[in-house]
Amino acid sequence: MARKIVILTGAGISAESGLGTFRDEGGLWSQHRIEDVATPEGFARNPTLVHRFYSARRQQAAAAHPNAAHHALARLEAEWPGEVVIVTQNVDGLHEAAGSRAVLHMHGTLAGALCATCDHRWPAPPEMTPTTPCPACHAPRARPDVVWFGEIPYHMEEILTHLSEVELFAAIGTSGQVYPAASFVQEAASQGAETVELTLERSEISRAFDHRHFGPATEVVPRWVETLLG
Ligand code: BJW
Repeated sequence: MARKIVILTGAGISAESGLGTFRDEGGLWSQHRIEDVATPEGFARNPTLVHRFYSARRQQAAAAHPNAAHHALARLEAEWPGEVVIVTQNVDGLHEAAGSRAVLHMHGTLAGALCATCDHRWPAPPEMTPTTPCPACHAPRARPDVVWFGEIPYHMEEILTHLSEVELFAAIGTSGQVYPAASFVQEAASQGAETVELTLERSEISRAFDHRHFGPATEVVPRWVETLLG
């Protein structure tokens, strides 16, 4: 039986599609304070600012195209004789746009709206404001369906089940600074999985991996997939 592969992706895989990362020089966190735009407290203080931040990113993501790294992972899922699961921290839809089907968005998605009053979910309009009403309860409490600091990431039970069965774990384009995603490599290694990191440069968690490939995702990911598929 072919090995089960779990792939964790981060902002770096979408960088060459024109979407900014968070912690690189000039990244999103150098332009905005995390506590202002990525916490429930920041949203309560200034929902206009938070909606402006996410509406701009929603429109940018909608105009972006998957790159060679997204396409290589879709090819891996299609051609690998075993199971391939992508756990993405990214809120863009570029894995799906490339053709990947088994994708878990642990930090939510820009394409979704969530009612902070009744938890109803619906497709987000390109532009949301503090007065955008919930179509179910009509409260003007729409928020982006993303996971902020202090909130519980989505699909955790399913992700932990996949990590308990994984035989090859890869992390692509993530700095390893945000938990629980940063601890998945230890989780996978403790199950006896082989682990590989593919990212631009050494990260906070590089030492935890068995193998490391540094370089732009559009180069290292297609090469890695080619090797796996033989
Ligand atoms: C390239 C490239 C190219 C560039 N090619 N590579 C103290 C200790 C431990 C934990 C905590 C703590 N205090 C608080 C916590 C928990 C907290 C946390 O981790 N805080 C840290 C700051 C310490 N975490 C949480 O609160 C999480 N919830 C939680 O823990 O709940 C408890 C719980 C968990 C599980 C079960 C039950 C309960 C929630 C975290 C939510 C994070 N949300 C965000 C925003 C999402 C919406 C949005 O997009 O705006 O998620 S923050 C932001 O960081 C976003 C990302 O998904 C996430 C990770 O960033 P990522 O993807 O790694 O991007 P970068 O920019 O950091 O790195 C990019 C990398 O790519 C770099 O390495 C580059 O080199 C590379 N790169 N170009 C290849 N071309």
